[in-house]
Amino acid sequence: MEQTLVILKPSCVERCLIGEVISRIQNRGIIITGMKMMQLNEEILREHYSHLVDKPFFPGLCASMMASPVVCMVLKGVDIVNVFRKMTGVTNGRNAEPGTLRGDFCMSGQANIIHASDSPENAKIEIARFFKPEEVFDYTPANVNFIYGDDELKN
Ligand code: FUP
Repeated sequence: MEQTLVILKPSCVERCLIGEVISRIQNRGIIITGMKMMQLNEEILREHYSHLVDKPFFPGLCASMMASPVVCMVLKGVDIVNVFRKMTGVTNGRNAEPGTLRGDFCMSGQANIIHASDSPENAKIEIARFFKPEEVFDYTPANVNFIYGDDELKN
């Protein structure tokens, strides 16, 4: 099964929404294979947001991502990168659809509570950036046959 990297940002941690977001993830039938709290620094943020370092909002983005610890997670599921990007919603929470995490829990383009990898290739790179191999647990929950049909599990 595919995996993706998720970060619950300071805007999620400080607003005490960690539990709400994790509940939604687990209620959907998504498997959490890695989870830890981390304090980010500018070095890792320059790597993680390398596509944005030249933007005028980058210093503010960095400050917002370092304002408190974050919760990093690895999620597993069939087509999980695509499924979880849809669950996340568009970047600016004010434009995000109701029912998405951003659309239900935030009002901002910067304080938008969550990061999710945008492609399977980037997910692999981002998981390796935030997790050591031994911090990701490749287990399968006992209820997996009630989350997916048999054919879907062959992928
Ligand atoms: P996303 O994939 O939805 O997280 O969006 P991007 O990779 O384009 O942006 C990463 C982060 O940069 C956003 F979550 C918040 C920040 N950002 C801003 O602060 N202002 C902007 O105009 C765009 C992005």
